[in-house]
Amino acid sequence: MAGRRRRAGLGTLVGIAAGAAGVGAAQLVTVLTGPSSSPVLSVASTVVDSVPLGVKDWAVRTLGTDDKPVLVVSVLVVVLLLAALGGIRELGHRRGGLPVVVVLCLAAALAAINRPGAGAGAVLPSLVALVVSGWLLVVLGDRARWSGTAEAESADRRRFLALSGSTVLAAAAGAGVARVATLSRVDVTSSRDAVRLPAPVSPAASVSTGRGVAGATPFQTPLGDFYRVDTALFAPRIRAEDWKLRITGEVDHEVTLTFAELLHRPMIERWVTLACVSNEVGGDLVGNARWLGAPLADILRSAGPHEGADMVLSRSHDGMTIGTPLAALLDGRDAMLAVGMDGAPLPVERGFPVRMVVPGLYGYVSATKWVVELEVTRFSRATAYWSDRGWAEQAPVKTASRIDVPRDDVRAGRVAVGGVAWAQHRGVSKVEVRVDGGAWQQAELLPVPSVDTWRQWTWEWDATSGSHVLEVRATDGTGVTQTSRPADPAPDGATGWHSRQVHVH
Ligand SMILES: Nc1nc2c(c(=O)[nH]1)N[C@H]1C(S)=C(S)[C@@H](COP(=O)(O)O)O[C@H]1N2
Ligand SMILES: [Mo]
Repeated sequence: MAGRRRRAGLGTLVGIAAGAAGVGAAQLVTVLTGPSSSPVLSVASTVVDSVPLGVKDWAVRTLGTDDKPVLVVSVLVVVLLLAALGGIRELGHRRGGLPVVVVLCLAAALAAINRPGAGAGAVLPSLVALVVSGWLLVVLGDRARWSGTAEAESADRRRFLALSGSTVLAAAAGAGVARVATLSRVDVTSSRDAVRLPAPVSPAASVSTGRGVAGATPFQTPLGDFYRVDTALFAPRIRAEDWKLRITGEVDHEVTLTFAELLHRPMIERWVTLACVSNEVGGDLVGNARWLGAPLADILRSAGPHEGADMVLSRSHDGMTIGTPLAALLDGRDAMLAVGMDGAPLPVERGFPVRMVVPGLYGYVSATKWVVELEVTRFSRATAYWSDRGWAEQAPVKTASRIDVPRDDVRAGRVAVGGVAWAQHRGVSKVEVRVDGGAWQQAELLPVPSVDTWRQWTWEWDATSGSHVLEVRATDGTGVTQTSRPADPAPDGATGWHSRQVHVH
């Protein structure tokens, strides 16, 4: 019995040491082969791409923006648990643990080679992991099977523990070195610091900020409060000087654009409110910013899109694909290749150096971050990442409104009620509020620079004590009032009126 327990303990140690060494060595190799070839990251990204939407939604909701680090750590834990199993088998009989290592490394290699843009070199880190882990498993396994006098055994044990301990430490150091080396190899921070944004030929309308109810949502979303939604485990790091955009597909001639060339084009600056299709009624996956960019229509026209083409499939550096109706990019709205956000170069996690911004469409069909290719094609010939997963191909933003204040209980008397409403590219023409299902009351609308942003609204409420339900609804610029019918975000955006229960003392 004691023998079996000892075997489990020693085997676990052997397996984890060998596994960690393999992961560490693989990470070191990714300094050469590129960060996206990391076996751990490839497996994690493959998980992100293959889990059903419900699970993804659940992960974002329960883990928030921590969902990605949690996923990477989970993958590591599973790998080390399997490696421990390999170690236990190895102590059972020599090379008995090797099949486990082979299967793990094979899975990692498959995941890496199937990542978008992966070359044959992507299998190298997994191959190195296989050799290092396999070799250490056998060597450490041999050492762990000590026998003999009690005295010799205690010396053996000390040597064995020192060896496995230093293996784990070396693995961690290797992974650390790899991380630092990869980060400094692509110095995106200094590239971003060096960007000098040109002045727009057509500046954004100035807006009078600071109006509206105290504590209500400001017109401009502070960067720290701006929602972030993407599938990238780590934001792609592209230096502006390395960036290139290719326009391909059904065009008269392919066009390639560098960052310097892009900055030389006439720039427009516009307030545009971005919204995520996953936003629930009353949710905060919506934000407003001042974007600086080059109009997409001119750039696309310079390539000569063919008659019959109706979609632009944009590709990001990390392989995300987004399908946007060609018409929305050519119809005169302020669709742009954005380089600036609120007066500064795009933050790295917002798509530095270049992203798309298209007023009126949900982000997943328009707002490609780290964009590197625009393929002119047709909806009948190509599909995009999210439409492959059941979301609608066409997704104009649905009219929505939100009550932001009061947030807590209030005192009876005059109470300021306020929030935002949006119907990008149609505009908001009316917002109404009602109490306890009574008559709709018209709210006051604050001025906006265009139909492409959300609109702040305020309403004065004569609150009487008791518990009350406030409801809001908006009417867009075409005169259509948002529907009361509740619908989930999938497949093309949530509907229903937002309500808030308020206790009045
Ligand atoms: N490369 C890339 N671009 C992307 C995404 C992504 O996952 N990868 N997500 C899209 C979605 S679903 C939305 S809602 C917006 C969000 O932009 P933000 O993170 O700047 O708010 O980016 C869009 N662009
Ligand atoms: Mo989104």
